[in-house]
Amino acid sequence: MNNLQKVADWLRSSKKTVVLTGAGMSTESGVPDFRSASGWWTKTDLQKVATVDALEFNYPLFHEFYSMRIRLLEKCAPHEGHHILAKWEKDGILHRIATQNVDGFHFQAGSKCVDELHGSIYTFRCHSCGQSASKESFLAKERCGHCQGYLRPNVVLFGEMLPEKAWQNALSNIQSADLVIVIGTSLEVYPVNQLPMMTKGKKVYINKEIASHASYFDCILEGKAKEVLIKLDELLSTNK
Ligand code: BV8
Ligand code: ZN
Repeated sequence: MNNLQKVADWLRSSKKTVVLTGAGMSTESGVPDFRSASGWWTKTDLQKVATVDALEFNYPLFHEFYSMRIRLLEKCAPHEGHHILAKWEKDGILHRIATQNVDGFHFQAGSKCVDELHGSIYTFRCHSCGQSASKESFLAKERCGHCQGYLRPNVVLFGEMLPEKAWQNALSNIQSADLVIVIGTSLEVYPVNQLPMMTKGKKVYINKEIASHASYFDCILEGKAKEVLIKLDELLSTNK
């Protein structure tokens, strides 16, 4: 039995499957990841754009970086892989998705049970008083109407805590899962990179590049997220 068939079997027999995704889940939608050769962090220093210091002391660069990401996402959409995960949720094969992605593609593809561990790029607030703001006001580089503070997307910047509810949901569901499938992430960002090791269940890694620290997985499927998910879905639908 090859690894694909093994994972399809595990998916069929698992009573509780949780998927953890990263930027590699969305590259086949035309959204660059962060650490691959074509990733954002190979072109831009994350310290200069995705930290609280960048927001507070270099707002023009911070604003330019996130405005560019927002505009790019307006031209991109979830791919068949996102839609397969949404179908698996509807069919009761998949219990929940925890994602590091701020692109909202899982929701757009129809998934309902999604924990956004690094926030969302579609909602905005004032960095100082927390008052919510519109995308238009952020893109127009307006200041907060309440306190003149800087506006920002509700993404988790480096050095910031993760949203408590999303974190607790992901942690408790992964701890009690029979099967955890990690898709398209380098697992280099803390604390999300600790999550796969916290499950009592089987651990599967689907990624284009397999880094050495991935040795603790029970099964590794080296390949592109959309392609691997299509093959798994075919196996699930054929050997019913
Ligand atoms: C915190 C939102 C604590 C914004 C993001 C030194 C050592 C260790 C840790 C630290 C350290 N210094 C600081 C830290 C902690 C830090 C951290 O981990 N830094 C790293 C860089 C070392 N973590 C934090 O700051 C976190 N907060 O720790 O708070 C705290 C405690 C008390 C009080 C206050 C605070 C917050 C982390 C969240 C930061 N925000 N995003 C935005 O999007 O701009 S993280 C950012 O990286 C993205 O969200 C992204 O999701 C995340 C992880 O990246 P990946 O998704 O894995 O993407 P990557 O490119 O790395 O990998 C993609 C993979 O997919 C590749 O392997 C590629 O081969 C593969 N791939 C590509 N295409 C495909 C594919 N695979 C399959 N199919 C394909 N088609
Ligand atoms: Zn304000």
